[in-house]
Amino acid sequence: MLSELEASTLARVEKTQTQDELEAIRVEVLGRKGTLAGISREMGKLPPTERADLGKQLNAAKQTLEAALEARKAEFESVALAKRLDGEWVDLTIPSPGVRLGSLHPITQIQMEIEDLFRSLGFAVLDGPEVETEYHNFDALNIPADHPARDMQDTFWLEGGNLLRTHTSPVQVRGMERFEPPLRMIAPGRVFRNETVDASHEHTFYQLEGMMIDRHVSVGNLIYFMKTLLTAIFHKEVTVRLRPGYFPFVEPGFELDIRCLICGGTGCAVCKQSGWVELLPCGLVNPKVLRMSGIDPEKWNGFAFGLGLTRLVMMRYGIDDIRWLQSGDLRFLRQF
Ligand code: 2NM
Repeated sequence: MLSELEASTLARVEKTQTQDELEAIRVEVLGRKGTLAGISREMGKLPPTERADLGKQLNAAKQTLEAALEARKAEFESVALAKRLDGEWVDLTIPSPGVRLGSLHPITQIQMEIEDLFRSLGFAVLDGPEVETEYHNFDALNIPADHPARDMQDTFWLEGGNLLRTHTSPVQVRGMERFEPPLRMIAPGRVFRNETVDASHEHTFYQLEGMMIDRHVSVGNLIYFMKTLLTAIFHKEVTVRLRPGYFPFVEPGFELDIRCLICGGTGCAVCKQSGWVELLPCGLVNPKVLRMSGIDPEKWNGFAFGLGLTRLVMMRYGIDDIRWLQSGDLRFLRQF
């Protein structure tokens, strides 16, 4: 009878499909109120000799069944584990997508290139405040009170009479105040004009200005440095021409043009059929400007120039809308 129970229970264990079924069998047969426990209780009524014999058999059956239940349970667990691992499977041989490196903004790139060039020519790279005094931004540059650049239309005035610098020239004024000539310096940076923003105007843009002060600086020196600069920027020999241009801080003052790099001078849409592209204002520093900043114009003179970094980047990459540059749009920025 015990061996029958053992055999039939082993068969049932073998057929179980779930842990719950298995557990039900365990409770039914081996539980505290289970079949074996019942038999064990009945055992008390037997004579001692038979009782010992049955006790042994009972223990053996109990051990066999417990082992079978345990083994079946381990099978369920290993199947469950295999199934889980299957779902969590990772293919370590798939190539990684790689690290997406950021890149410098195209304006920063061109600024750094030009800084390197000027450093190699002995120029210091100077920085200055973006919030300027009216004196450094205008008066020290011989820009009179009635000059249109001082108008509300162009300048962001701040409470208390200060302003957001409209060019980086005040950095050079501070350089002249602080250092003794001979001087070679450039001032790259962010400048601000009270403009209505459209495809070609921004209220915030980037400039790089430079100046060299020495003895007997000539327009020839100016042209040489500008040609060196532009050849480095455009990676090819450029032809330049100077036209007279009025700026209160230089005398004489010029507009420097380059032969159109697109058509070579025969005329196209970029140069508006003229063969020339206006590139930068420059000139010999007005003696009044030198004197105001503590430099004796009887002993020293110099040239100065201004370069629009924003415009240069637009020309280099053929960007037709200035607003892209400050859009923060990664589709645009990832191209550089
Ligand atoms: C330019 C164009 C751009 C210039 C002049 C000075 C200073 F401080 F000497 F007055 N700084 N930057 C400058 C900038 C001159 O010639 C049209």
